[in-house]
Amino acid sequence: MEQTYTQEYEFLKVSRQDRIAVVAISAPKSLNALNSVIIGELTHFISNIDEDTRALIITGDGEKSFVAGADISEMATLDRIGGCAFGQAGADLFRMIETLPIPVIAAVNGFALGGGCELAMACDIRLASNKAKFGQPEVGLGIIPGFSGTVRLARTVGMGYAKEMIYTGKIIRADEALRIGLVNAIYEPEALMDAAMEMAKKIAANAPIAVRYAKTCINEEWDMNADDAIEFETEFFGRCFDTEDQKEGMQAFLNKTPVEFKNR
Ligand code: CO8
Repeated sequence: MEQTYTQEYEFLKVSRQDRIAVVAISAPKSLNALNSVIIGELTHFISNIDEDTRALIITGDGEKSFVAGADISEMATLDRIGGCAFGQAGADLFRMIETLPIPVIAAVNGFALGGGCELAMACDIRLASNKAKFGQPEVGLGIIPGFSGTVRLARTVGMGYAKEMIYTGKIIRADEALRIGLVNAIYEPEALMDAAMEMAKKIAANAPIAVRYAKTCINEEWDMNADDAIEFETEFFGRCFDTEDQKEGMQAFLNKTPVEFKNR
């Protein structure tokens, strides 16, 4: 069942299908470049996602662009303090996405440059149209990636390729992004949103607390040594047995009945 959120945004188109929220960034005059109003609207939308939502899909409105970066016209006159503040607002938003209790899928339908590539990397999973293009062209503008691209690109594709992309500012096509592991899969443009929705629904059908714990574990364990990481996972594994959904999931399997998770 498709619903539209009552909240109106200037630069976001938001909708909801079953328990999946979809937000499309919509600033056609600048190929969906992120200005501070969009960053504020996304922050507001994401911090108000209701408990019943099981997954979020982020995409770009229109056929050409996911997000063509941070808004260069807004950044052009910033000084050091303004640059820091702008970078911080984007970094905070992207960290909020990365640590959101529900999985976030980026459906990358076109340009994902600079802040756009960084936004996609803050999401849990990236699916792309075969027309998508990725890059961190910031050094060509006299800046570095400032929405955590120097943090996440190396973690996503490895140090060597991340350095090559960031130092050269080169723009890569979707097939190259797939080859280096920057995206999980590529689709014909018209099939992208259906593929993202299908994946989101698959996630939504699973036990929500278990999915949430899995996300927490994968994120938090990334920087831990193996012993701490294993201890952390064991703790969350144990916590699953405090949930009604663990009882429901296992009983349904054993009784061969359909499973119905309650997020409890
Ligand atoms: N910011 C503002 N406007 C933009 C942006 C952008 N990032 N990207 C495109 N636009 C605008 C263009 O200026 C143009 O406007 P107009 O019609 O008024 O001239 C309109 O969108 C259409 O763009 P083009 O005519 O250039 O379209 P093309 O199809 O010829 O080219 C490109 C598309 C290749 C995407 C090209 O527009 C481009 O190179 N854009 C800039 C990409 C870029 O460099 N992105 C990185 C920006 S820096 C960044 O993201 C840093 C993030 C961290 C910030 C931390 C802050 C401190």
